[in-house]
Amino acid sequence: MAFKEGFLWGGATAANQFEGAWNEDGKGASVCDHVRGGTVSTPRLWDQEIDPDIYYPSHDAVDFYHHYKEDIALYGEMGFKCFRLSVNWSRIYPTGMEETPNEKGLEFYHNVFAECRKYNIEPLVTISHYELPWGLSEKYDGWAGREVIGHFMRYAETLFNEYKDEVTYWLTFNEINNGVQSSGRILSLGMRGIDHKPMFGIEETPEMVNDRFTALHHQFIASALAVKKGHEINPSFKIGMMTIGHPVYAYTCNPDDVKAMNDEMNLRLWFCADVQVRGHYPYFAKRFFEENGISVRMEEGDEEILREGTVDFLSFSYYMSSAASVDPEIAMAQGNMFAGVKNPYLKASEWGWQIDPKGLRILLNSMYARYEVPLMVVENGLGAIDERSEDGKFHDTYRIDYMRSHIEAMAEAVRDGVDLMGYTMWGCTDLVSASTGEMKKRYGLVYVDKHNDGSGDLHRERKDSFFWYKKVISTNGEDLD
Ligand code: BGP
Repeated sequence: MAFKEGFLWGGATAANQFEGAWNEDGKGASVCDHVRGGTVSTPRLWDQEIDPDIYYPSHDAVDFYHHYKEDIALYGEMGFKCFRLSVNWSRIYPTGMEETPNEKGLEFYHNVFAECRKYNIEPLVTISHYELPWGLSEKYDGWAGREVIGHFMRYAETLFNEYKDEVTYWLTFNEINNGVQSSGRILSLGMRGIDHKPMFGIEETPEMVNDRFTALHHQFIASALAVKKGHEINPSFKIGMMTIGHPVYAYTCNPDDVKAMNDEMNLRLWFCADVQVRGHYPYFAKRFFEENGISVRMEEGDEEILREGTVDFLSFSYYMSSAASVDPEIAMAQGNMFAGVKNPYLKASEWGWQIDPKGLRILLNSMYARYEVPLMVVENGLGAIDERSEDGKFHDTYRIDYMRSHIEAMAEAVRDGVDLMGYTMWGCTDLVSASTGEMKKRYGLVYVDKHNDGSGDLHRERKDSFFWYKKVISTNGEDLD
């Protein structure tokens, strides 16, 4: 058997894409609540002021807030061992700056965790998944302000104390490495000056780049402080980091392409993981900062904080790989957060994401070789259009094929010697797409009747992948047919 006993099979979600109830029971606005829907070709726009006549996908999402019992029962039926969810910061601290938490918000997650326990499902909690209370974004320009660290710590400590007997597994920030590029501005920095503009592809001044790397540094410090505090509150906590696992291949064996690949891997993949797993900035950071005119606002004592707050495990999302080339004529592929050159050996999803299960085995090996800490795949899946068949069912064989090939790749990596803790596929219940804001781009094993324009009665239905994944879990990944 490839996968160890107690392997954490399950699914993953994020509050702003899943919960809805954006202003219920005392919840404040989050930056995500200001982002409109889009499509693969129409970008999502930010709005400084929420316009009551515009549809914002996070406001209702698929209403996990009122469907959590039903959703978790379905996970129980599939035999989930683990359910990854994020806490909505602005549900706990509505503006991010209150002295005391919102009791109703705390109660909601107590209820969710109690429901998980009923089915022996281990919650895996992301403390911040691409969101920030709107108040903090406005007041401090998001994470560019060092003060946000203090507000985050109050929030994180509240969660650790409140749920110390209900949650063991935690992740500090979702896909923290998005911060190394301009798309990482989304939902972590303030939105001033980019009103009604696309959330991706923002042109940055050198000052904005500085702020972005300073914001990233502040998140590193916040994460390290949280890891330390969490372990003090409950020494059995397992607190991990979460990164975009996007391997890059050299397009050719031209040493210039290989150098380009190496530079991309250093910046995108190793930069943040080195800080959070090894406890210090990588050796190449100094030259990178110098050559790009970046001066991060660091303070005395920061190095020690990073050293003392290393994570217990490394988790990542894996959807695709790309290639690197110095030839500007070579076509680009669409991507999750990172784009890259098209790889002629790979097929792509309907959204242009290149499907590469072998890349997952390669990545698991290179991550494990570098860090030798337990790894976990906390997002993976296929965003696709699901059509109801004549028999009234959803026969999503394409999704099953995608997941099967990636689970096979994980099994090979485990046989190679990689220590893999678990696998939570992305969007177990259909939810809002982060990059496009669509409902049409579905990942779920469970279908939700909800559509791009906000219509739908929200009822849930099992797809074929639901039954397939149930069998995979019950055989601990042995029966993938
Ligand atoms: C990751 C995010 C998720 C999720 C996923 C799929 O980058 O952590 O929040 O949404 O990608 O992306 P999308 O929803 O854009 O298809």
